[in-house]
Amino acid sequence: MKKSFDLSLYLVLDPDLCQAIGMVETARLAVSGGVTMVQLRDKHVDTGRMIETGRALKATLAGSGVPLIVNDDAEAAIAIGAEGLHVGQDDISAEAARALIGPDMILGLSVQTGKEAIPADAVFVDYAGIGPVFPTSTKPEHAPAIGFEGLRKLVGISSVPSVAIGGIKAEHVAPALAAGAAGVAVVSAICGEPDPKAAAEHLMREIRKARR
Ligand code: TZP
Ligand code: MG
Repeated sequence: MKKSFDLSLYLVLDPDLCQAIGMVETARLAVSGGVTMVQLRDKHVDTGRMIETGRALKATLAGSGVPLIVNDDAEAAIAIGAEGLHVGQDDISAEAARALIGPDMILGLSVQTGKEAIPADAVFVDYAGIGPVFPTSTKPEHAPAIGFEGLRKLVGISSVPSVAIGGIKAEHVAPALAAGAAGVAVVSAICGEPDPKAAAEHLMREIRKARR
């Protein structure tokens, strides 16, 4: 059966920004502050290391109901027993990803342009990560920022629910949700904060306020 998920507050982990306390402890604190999805994203390690960190994350998230999504590495995602896989436009295709992970795991796709949004249909993909909304130093060489107008346009084209990503801070939650995103995905707004739990709580308060 397809795993259920809630895109409201999606934490994307970064090993460098999480350096102070590590990705696992950052995730634990952030989930206690209300994060609803966690993605393991590490561009510097091989599948073996990815699996090691992923298993530790999986153990930490056990019982929380928060799904673990693995970036780019289908083999690691499956070995970890993660709830999902997230692929970018330069990774394997959504169709190939779906063939690898089977029908039940969650599949996310990064979308930066209208052309990319159209194939992000519900046949293979469960959600889209749309952005970057703002330029961000977290992802070097990212695609041009699309702003809230671009976000609105791509959300309108996408046939799956989406999260806004790229430079999103607490003050951007309301306009991101007003543009139609189901939630926000953040790296530095949580990983780069001294208190990840408080940072997650702050973002969650803004999400609830924006939905009232
Ligand atoms: N994909 C598009 S922007 C981005 C990713 C992974 C990084 C977002 O990081 P931050 O720190 O929330 O701007
Ligand atoms: Mg990728």
